[in-house]
Amino acid sequence: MLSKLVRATLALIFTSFCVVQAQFVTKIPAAEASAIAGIVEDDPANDPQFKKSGSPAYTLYSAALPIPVAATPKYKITNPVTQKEIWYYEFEIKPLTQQVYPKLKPARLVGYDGKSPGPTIIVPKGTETVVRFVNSADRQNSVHLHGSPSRAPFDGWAADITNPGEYKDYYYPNYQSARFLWYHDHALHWTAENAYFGQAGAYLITDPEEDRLGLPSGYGKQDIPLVLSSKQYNSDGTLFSTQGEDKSLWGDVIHVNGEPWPFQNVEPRKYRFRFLNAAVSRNFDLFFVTSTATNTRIPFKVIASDAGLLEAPIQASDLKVAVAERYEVVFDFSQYAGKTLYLRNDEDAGGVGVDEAYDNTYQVMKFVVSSKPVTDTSKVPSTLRTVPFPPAGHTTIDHQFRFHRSGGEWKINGVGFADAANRVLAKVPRGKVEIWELENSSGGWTHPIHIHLVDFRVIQRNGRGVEPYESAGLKDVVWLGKNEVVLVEAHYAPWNGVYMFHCHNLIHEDQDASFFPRRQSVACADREQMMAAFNVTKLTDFGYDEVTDFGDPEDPRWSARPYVHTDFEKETGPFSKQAVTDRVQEIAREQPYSELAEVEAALDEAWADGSAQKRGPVPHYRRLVM
Ligand SMILES: *[C@@H]1O[C@H](CO)[C@@H](O)[C@H](O)[C@H]1NC(C)=O
Ligand SMILES: CC(=O)N[C@H]1CO[C@H](CO)[C@@H](O)[C@@H]1O
Repeated sequence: MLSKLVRATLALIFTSFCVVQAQFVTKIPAAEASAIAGIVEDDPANDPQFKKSGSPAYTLYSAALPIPVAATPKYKITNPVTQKEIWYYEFEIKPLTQQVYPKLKPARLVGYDGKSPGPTIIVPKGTETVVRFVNSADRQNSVHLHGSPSRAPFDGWAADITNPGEYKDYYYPNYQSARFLWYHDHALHWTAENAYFGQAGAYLITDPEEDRLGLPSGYGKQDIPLVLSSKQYNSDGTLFSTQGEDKSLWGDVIHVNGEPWPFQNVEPRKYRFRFLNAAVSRNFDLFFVTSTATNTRIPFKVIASDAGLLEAPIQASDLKVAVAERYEVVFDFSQYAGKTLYLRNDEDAGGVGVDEAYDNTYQVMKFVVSSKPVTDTSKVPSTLRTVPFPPAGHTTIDHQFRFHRSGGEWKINGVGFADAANRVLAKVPRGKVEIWELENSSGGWTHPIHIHLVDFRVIQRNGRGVEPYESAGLKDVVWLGKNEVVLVEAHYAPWNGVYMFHCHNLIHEDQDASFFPRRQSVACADREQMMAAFNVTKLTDFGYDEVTDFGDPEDPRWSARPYVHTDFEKETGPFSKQAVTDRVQEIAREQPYSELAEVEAALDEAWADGSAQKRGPVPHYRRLVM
């Protein structure tokens, strides 16, 4: 008779066997297969070394961790269709200076509302927002709210540009689960430079259901955003530019919330830390140690990822956070009263990463734990929520995308974003569940891959497998390490429209010969970026006609408009309260999001028999506009 232990072990082996052997059938379009077969990769061995760092020396842990200010809505405007409030914010994109090195020149940044990171928007689930971004800077911008299923014209499409002297109103739904989103620049050619110079901010959706769990709470108190970045400074203290860099800018100065290597005074209790990697290239593998035992990694609980809470907390002693990923952890300092702890970075992430390590890039921040005992009533329940994973049973790989470097250019299946005629690499019928295979064949590079609009499940990865904290929730970025192949599954809903997917190493995303003088010999036709698009296409027999089609990200009805700066300052013209109210209500009447319930019901019905195409019209009718 088999002992319990042996049986449990056999069960475990059998389960992992099934997982590894899970059979997927690849049924990709023929054109996609031949594009992949035609890829000729550059040999990474022939690529020149990364630029060496050389920032001036910095005294670590000399400044306290700043908390990005929480934004307050300027107006609360009634949605004329739903009668609910729309919270309206106004952020001016403008320069600021930051005295990073006390005895050198200040660094010039450009930030949302003149702050870096920008103000944190905190909004309850179900409350729509409109954020007006006013470009008073010297470069084009386009704002992406990363993690939001925004309609295409409000998603920060790279070619939907706001020029200096223009503003654009972005309308956001906020109906999804409580989560840590972030807004950042996505303008063609300028994303890396703009994000690196400060255009990034946190955006939190809250939910009473999550609040009821009793997790450590209070923005900036026991619920703390930790926005990581990595930069390089010139010898005079100014920020080294990403321009001219076509591979990666790893940076040798690690920042948290905009401050190099800060410290934070904490109490001996639990804290919720929300990590966001907002670096342009550097990935992190974070762990905590005490100052007296720096080789012992202290376990913590991972409670949430890109799309909010996991099903249950996952205990971990390190956390891989690729560029643009968000993870939230609860760390308990109660055992460490009177001690000093460090947050550190395993630079090669146990062999997954290829990031250049410099003198202090293994250090991130310091926590000084008070010796005064406190009462901590917060808790981490053993189950957190039911995660809406895509329905099980899907085994077809619908698309394969290879992220590669060919002819000195970053591409996906041989195409880059500048190739407007070919950049739509996938047409996904609205409401379909698809599995995409993402492959990093450019050995020597790692790519954090972001798919707009959807939350996906990471279902398989060769080699190291899927990290437990990756599979316990839904994601919108996945770290594709060198030589890794990952399968991600998503429900391409609820909206139709053209959206981007790309590598979030912002240098790989931005790379374009026209902006890099030393590569100007490259022909215009070869200007490419590791960014492409997919089109969630309309269902011909959908049967629910929405008021307005929001599928075109460059729809001129919603594009940027010119303004006069004195109007902005004096709240006149388009900035008067009446004009703002009129404009917000004008967009709301077109119902970008208020038809969600009807759209989802129509989609469910259309897909109920497994094939939307087979169905005739379903009885849903256009809602009347008031
Ligand atoms: C996307 O699909 C729609 C049909 O849903 C089509 O009308 C539109 O032209 C497509 N756009 C692109 C850029 O492929
Ligand atoms: C160039 C390179 O290293 N390609 C690798 C990409 O990943 C696949 C799957 O692991 C490998 O087979 C390739 O060798």
